[in-house]
Amino acid sequence: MDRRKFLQVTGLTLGAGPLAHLLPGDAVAQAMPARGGTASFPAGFLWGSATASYQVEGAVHEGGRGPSVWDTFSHTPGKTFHGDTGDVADDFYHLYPKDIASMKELGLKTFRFSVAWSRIFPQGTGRPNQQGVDFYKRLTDALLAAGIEPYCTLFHWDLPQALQDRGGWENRDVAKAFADYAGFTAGALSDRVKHFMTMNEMRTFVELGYGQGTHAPGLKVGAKRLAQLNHYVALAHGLAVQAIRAHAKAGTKVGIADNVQATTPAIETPEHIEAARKAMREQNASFMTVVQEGRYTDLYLKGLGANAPKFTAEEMSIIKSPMDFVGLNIYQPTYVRADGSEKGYAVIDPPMSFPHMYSPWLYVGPEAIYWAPKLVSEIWGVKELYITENGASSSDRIAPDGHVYDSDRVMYLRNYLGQLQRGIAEGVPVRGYSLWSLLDNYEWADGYSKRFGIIYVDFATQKRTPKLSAAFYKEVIRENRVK
Ligand code: GBH
Repeated sequence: MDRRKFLQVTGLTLGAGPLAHLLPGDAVAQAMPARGGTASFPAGFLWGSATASYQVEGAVHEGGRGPSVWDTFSHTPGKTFHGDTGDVADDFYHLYPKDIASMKELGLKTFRFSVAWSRIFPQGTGRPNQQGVDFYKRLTDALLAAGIEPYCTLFHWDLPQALQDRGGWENRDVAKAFADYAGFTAGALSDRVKHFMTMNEMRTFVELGYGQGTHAPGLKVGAKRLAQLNHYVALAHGLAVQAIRAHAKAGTKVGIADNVQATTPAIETPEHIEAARKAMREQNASFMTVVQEGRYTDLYLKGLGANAPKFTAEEMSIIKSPMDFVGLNIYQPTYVRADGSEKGYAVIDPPMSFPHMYSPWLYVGPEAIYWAPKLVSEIWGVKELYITENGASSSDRIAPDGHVYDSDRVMYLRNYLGQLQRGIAEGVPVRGYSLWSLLDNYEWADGYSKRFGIIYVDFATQKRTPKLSAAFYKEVIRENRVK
């Protein structure tokens, strides 16, 4: 079946539906109440997709790249599923022109990528590697030529191994090294890139990398050291915000991509909503809350007791350096209920029967993408938000006709986008949405066993096959509404 026929059969060439002529246009459509996501998104809404360097690039020994903690970790026996590594991944380092053509075909307005620190500074610090800078210049030039706005994350977990050898994030000097790298890189790319994110998901690389040891560098340092390095990570973010402002072109916007626990009221009543609001601050005390407020909450410090981090007033004021926007990675909900405890809320552990996607942690709670941006904007007065990641893993298979019918991913996206639209219609200032991910890619410790792409990748041949979800997303973008 050719592509055209496929789209006909799947009904994806249908226009706006039989009642389209009755709709008086976007302005009125936006004012319509959200009913299952039928109302449209604001004009100019920034539809995009996201990836990260180590998950897609491959070419780990090319262009003067130095090793990162993920090279070391993934090559250590027993650490990743099947011993999978990012050595080749999607070979995006070489195939990016082809992938940008797919992005254009989908109608993407933005593309979020990350820079591999060890391509720019192979040893983490010192002299920059021009070949690394040139790769990201070529990539961003190609995106701009395709009419796609690049959004750049400066750290998506691939710390140069040379810095891990000096203690990694436990070494306060690494925070300074990060700021130097961030300032240099933003300076080199800010004629092409207008939006930089310092870090992706502090919580994940801190807690999994140094707490549970399931991500690189694979350590279990204990509560006291964990709280201290968490503090240095927050400090590194703040120093990087300042360094980017010092080195990038005027008008460059700086933010973060954070996976706040998406606290969601169990029932939408005032008492449970209030519980979710309190939980947003407390559950994210050492990440989004400290970055926004420049202080640790009393309950956070009390909970840690003797394990609380040491910090100075000067560090706290650096940590809260103002950002221009906040990016949220929203996957699973954290359901919260009102409770008479000191905290004023309780987190509900998902029952065994709670539905999840192919990844066991990926519980399906579409309201999370309504509540998290709403609470973040209300609590901290954030005026520009992006969903920097949202997406789902599916047990994708190529069907006998050569296509991938990922109806579960479409279901997931349709429901989350409906809830996102609901928030935007109420005035939550979300400007854009990046779907994780464009391509199936290296899913960290899960290796290649969990696919998140809307484009299927055969990792043996690098052949790309757009899935049903790609056709869905293309329609969403084309019509600016959930389909
Ligand atoms: C994001 O993390 C990442 O930014 C991205 O790189 C990743 O590919 C994508 O999502 C999909 O996972 O196995 O029970 O220990 C999402 C947040 C935090 C979700 C860690 C998985 C591990 C749960 N991730 N979590 S467990």
